[in-house]
Amino acid sequence: MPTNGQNFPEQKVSAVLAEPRHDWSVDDILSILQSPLLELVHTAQSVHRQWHEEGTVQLASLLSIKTGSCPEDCKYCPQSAHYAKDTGLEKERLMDVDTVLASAKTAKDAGATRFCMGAAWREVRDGAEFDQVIEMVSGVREMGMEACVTLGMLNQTQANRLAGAGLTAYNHNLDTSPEFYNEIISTRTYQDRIDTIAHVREAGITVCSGGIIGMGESERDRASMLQVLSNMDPHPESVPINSLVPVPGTPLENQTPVEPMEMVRMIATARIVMPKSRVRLSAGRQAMSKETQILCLLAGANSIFYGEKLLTTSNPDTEQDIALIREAGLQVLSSGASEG
Ligand code: SAM
Ligand code: DTB
Ligand code: SF4
Repeated sequence: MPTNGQNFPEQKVSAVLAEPRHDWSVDDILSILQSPLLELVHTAQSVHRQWHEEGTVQLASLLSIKTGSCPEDCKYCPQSAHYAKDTGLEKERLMDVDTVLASAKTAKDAGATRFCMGAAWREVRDGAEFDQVIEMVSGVREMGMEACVTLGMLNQTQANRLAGAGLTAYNHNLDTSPEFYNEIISTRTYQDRIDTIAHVREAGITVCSGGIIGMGESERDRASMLQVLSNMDPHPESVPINSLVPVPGTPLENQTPVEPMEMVRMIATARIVMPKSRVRLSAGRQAMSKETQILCLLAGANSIFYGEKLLTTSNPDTEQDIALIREAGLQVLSSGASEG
């Protein structure tokens, strides 16, 4: 397992305890990621307690508002048109506004405080469909929920329009390290992603950005992705950590599953290097034991995707999740408390 026997870099971690840093090196982060597991979890939990209200978990509900036939070639993604004949995923049109808002209401009634809407687009295009998304965002906000969208790349004018509609957060993941990126996606660059995130930040929308582990990347790649995120100033307000869901028909369908403790390490390290951010234990929970998920919560995760479906794949039942949160002795974050 990934321990290099080095001592935990206490000095660097205590610097984080005083104030978030934006100058982490890949080596700093790698030595945290590879440090002895219990020390790592202990430090992550200490950092977590310093910066966060103790014991709350944000429930974010996810809906695919436009599914499939995406022109990008992200190797992990069942929605890419490049693998459609093997994944068998049907192309769907953009959902209508009322259907989306009805789904947001159901999520709210089940206890979610953030509603995230995903579209299998390469980028936002101005026109009737974007106008509809704007209506969805204002509708979700009027219901008193946080609204998040993930629509691919966007320009500054489009980001400003989403901000005007009251959008809380925009999700745009780095997915992996700059070094490994070309193994996974060829149809857009790492810099394209950084530019989109900059437009979101400039518009005054909070940034949700993280990545995926389990795609064949090295531990250094994981540290390198966290370095890019943690060198942003400010840090992304939300950092989703996904474990690859290996979907049949995608090029990554046969990847070796992520070891449960690798997810714990990744979450703990994200928590330490981005102490104020909301770290979300994201895709892949369906394949994780209850105990692994509780360890991730102990290591600093304070948000989960909640609801029986992610975008196209399944997620644990809501009753099961509520039982898990209770068993861990945590509280569900109430609406209002999660804003900002
Ligand atoms: N098309 C937009 C984009 O790529 O920005 C938004 C939707 S895309 C599905 C959002 C994110 O979901 C991806 O960046 C990736 O991190 C995550 N994702 C997609 N498929 C996944 C899988 N099979 N396992 C884990 N995460 C996945
Ligand atoms: C994120 O980081 N993970 C979510 C959300 N942001 C959009 C998506 C996970 C998708 C998992 C595969 C699927 O269900 O299609
Ligand atoms: Fe398209 Fe997003 Fe899937 Fe890539 S991750 S194929 S951009 S939907």
